[in-house]
This record gives sequence, structure tokens and C-alpha cells, in this order.
Amino acid sequence: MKSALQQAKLYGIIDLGYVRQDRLRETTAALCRGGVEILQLRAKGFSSAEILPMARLIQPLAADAGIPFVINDFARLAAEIGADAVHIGQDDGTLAEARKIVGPSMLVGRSTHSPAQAQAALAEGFDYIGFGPLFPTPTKRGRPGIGLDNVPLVNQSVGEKIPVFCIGGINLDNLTEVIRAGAERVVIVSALLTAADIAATVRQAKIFLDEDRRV
Ligand code: TZP
Ligand code: MG
Repeated sequence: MKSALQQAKLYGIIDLGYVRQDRLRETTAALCRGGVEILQLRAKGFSSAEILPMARLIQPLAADAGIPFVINDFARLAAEIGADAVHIGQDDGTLAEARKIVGPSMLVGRSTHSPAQAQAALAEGFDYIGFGPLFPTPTKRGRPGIGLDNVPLVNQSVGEKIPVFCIGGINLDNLTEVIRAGAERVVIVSALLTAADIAATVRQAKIFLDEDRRV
């Protein structure tokens, strides 16, 4: 799964703020059919016990697609279900604490909101980072957009060692601008989950990211 992570340009999230529980399977299938290259389950406000059956439902779809399956926030749950990765924020403790729970081989990702946090996550040994929110977003309320100015710096300094996924307010209308600013990999949440045709929107996002790969 480490090599799948290295290749991945488009990271999708099943966010329970946008996906009804009775549509988990079909929404996940659409993201996978479109070709997301990593899949996270993010369920703010839900307990680990509530998330467990949802994780078990969609984990096989990610496995069939051959993409890493990531649990947000809950390291113990990630370990219990044998997820490929756990993703933790700035307030979710250290990498060493997470490693005690998930062991040495699970991928561990970190949310970062500034170049200093991005560098610190690299130095600590995280496997990848999210960098953002680039733009203000209803998916993560209360956080200002950090803009595009530091994208080249972080993508070069950190991105040459571990994958850097730009995140926050990215959609098909601004993806080209984000790529031109220096992003090579992105996380897109609401713009995929609220699309009329999720798989087609994923495909279009990948076309933009692949154009970047060719130039
Ligand atoms: N972390 C930083 S921004 C964000 C998270 C989880 C939300 C991104 O969602 P969207 O809908 O693509 O702006
Ligand atoms: Mg968190």
C-alpha cells in the first residue's frame, strides 16, 4: 500500500456530513469507479462503535479497487479492522502515540495548516500529509483558507520526501489554478460527494491532475 500511496494523486473521502448512511455503499462504489486513488472514512460526531460497521461495509470496496483505505481520527478502530492507514490532526497526539496503537507498518497521515507544521510532520516521520485548507470550506468550518502562496514551498521541501495532498475547497472550477500553483496531489471532498455524477467528476479531476503529470 505504500507504493499505492506514492502513486496517488486524487484522495477521496467518504464524509458523513455529506453521505447518508443508507448510501454509503453506492457512494463509495461511485468514487472507486471514477478512480479515486485513496479512500478515507471521516465521520465527525460519530463514535468509534458507530463507525465500525460503516468501515466494514466500505473497506472491501477499497480493497477491490486496490486502493488504501484510511480511517480518520480513530487509531484503535483502524488497527481493529486492519485499515491501510489512519489519518490524524494536529490535536490528535504524536506519531509515536499513534504507532503504539497501529504498529510499525500501517500508514499514518497528518493534517497540516502551515509550512512549519508540514516540515514538523515530515521530521516526525508521518507517511503523508494533508496541507490546507487552501480555501475556506464548509467541510471544515472555522478554519481560514491559507491560500496558495505556500503550496510550491511545501510541495518541494516536503513533497520530495512524502506525498503532500493539498486540501480544502478544491473543486473542478479551481483545480487547474491549484495545480498551476504547484500542487501535484489533492483531496477533494464535497465537490465529489455533491456532484450529480460522482464517478464522472472523479474522472474529470484525474484528467486535470494527469495533464499536470505530462507537462
Ligand atoms: N481538512 C482540511 S480542509 C478539509 C479537511 C478535512 C475539508 C476538505 O473538504 P472539501 O469539501 O473538499 O473542502
Ligand atoms: Mg482528527
